[in-house]
Amino acid sequence: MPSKKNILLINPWIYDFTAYDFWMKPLGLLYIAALLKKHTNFTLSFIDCLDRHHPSLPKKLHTKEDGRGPFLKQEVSKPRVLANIPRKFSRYGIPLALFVEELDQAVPPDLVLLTCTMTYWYPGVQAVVEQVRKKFGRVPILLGGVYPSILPHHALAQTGVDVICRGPGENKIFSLINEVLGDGTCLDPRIETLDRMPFPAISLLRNKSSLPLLTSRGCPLRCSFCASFLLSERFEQRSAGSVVHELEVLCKLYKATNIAFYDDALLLNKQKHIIPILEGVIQKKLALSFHTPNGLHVDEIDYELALLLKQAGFRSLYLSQETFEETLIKESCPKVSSDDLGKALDHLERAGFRREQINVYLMVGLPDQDVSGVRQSVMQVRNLGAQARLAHFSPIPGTADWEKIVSRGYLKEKVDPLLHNKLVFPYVWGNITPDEFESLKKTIHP
Ligand code: B12
Ligand code: SF4
Repeated sequence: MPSKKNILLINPWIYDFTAYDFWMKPLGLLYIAALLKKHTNFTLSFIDCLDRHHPSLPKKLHTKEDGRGPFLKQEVSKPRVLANIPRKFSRYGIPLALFVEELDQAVPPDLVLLTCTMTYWYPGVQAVVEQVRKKFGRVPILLGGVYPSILPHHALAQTGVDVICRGPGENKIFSLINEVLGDGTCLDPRIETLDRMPFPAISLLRNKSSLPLLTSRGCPLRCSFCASFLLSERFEQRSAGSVVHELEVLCKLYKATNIAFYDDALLLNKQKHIIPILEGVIQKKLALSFHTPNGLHVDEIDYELALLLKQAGFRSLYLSQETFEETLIKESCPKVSSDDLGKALDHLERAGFRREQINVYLMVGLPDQDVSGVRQSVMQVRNLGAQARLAHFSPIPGTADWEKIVSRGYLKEKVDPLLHNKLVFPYVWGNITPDEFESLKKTIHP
């Protein structure tokens, strides 16, 4: 029988120029927690540095009906490498003193588990590790998520954690825990398919009205700026039945009202995947509002799908057009063509969505992009009656665009990941100047 150990899971702060709770939840850590709950008798506790609903926050934060809202923030000094960027830098999330209080109240852990999503959010991990070390000394700390998966050496060298998990954690967590705790008490169940994963440990979250949902992992395409292929080896989809069952649980057990999809490619293989999911939601009359913060594939939206999206309760739609520039489409975005958006918007409007409420992501800052191309794309979205949203380019090691940036000498291969920040390109290396960037924003929000 595995021995009783205490595991403390922590979702670190974000250190950044801006941060907003755009349906942001530590889904990877919640999956890891669910696996530990199911397969061990460890006692789990959780501190969420991004908890916007913590009862001891110095002020109540506004939350929109759809679940989004601001984080509390505290300005901090800017790291040296960002010194020339004329924007304030802040720690987003609960106050430092509140975090220390939470650590004081925690049962001393045998192991601490952390996650980190963006490569440029590693200062949040450093800050958490510093406090954990102050309080609990040499307790082993294990870090997973996108950042250590893409930059394992940086994560090990710069954050002070003891061990990292690279890539999907479900088949690694148990052997890593055995390695770290050294007592061989963990079983090692093999999770061969996403359907065999337990549902994420939502019970750990304080506020459950807005929740994340993952119905698939990876993407079969290869856009030049995207790291999806580095994070999951293959494109896998859950069965529709399992997804609908999870949604029923979220409704009944947690009274969830807003669901944000975390998939890279939600609409692909639609006859076998999203269509039966939507039919299940409609048939079971699940009263949920759905949101797609990760853009949807525009070319998959026909009238049948648009109608099901509407009937199932999709509220905020974000579509990934990325660009209308033909050369960029060819080189960077195999998923789009320049006439798909018009057709998709027609279908969505016929199905009952209002055009002006449909958001269309357009990339800005790609290595071969200049301001005029982005402006033309913005105008094209506007002419189609939808709302353009700039998706700022964040360079990610291992992608085709990263190779371009390094080979052109814009950034060095081993550059500080803080320079991967999505707001850095106009100031450090991009073809678009800060003034042009500001004028683009004004074109969108005059
Ligand atoms: C959902 C998502 C978001 C959400 C927020 C998610 C969050 N909690 O922060 C939203 C929509 C807000 C978002 C925004 C952005 N995102 Co995003 N996002 C994603 C996405 C699609 C999924 C992440 C996710 O949660 N997956 C589901 C969970 C289950 O997976 P996971 O966290 O990896 O967890 C597994 C393993 O990593 C591991 N694991 C995780 N934690 C732990 C902990 C331990 C202890 C262990 C053992 C294991 C472990 O096990 C888990 C289960 O297998 C990824 C792409 C991807 N495929 O990962 C991009 C991605 C992370 N985003 C990216 C980008 C570019 C952005 C934006 C800049 C886009 C833009 N232009 O605005 C913004 C940035 C926001 C900001 N403020 O700066 C890039 C990363 C950029 C970078 N430099 O790091 C990615 C990789 C997409 C890409 N284009 O390649 N994003
Ligand atoms: S379609 Fe989306 S998820 Fe797939 S490679 Fe392109 S950007 Fe990444």
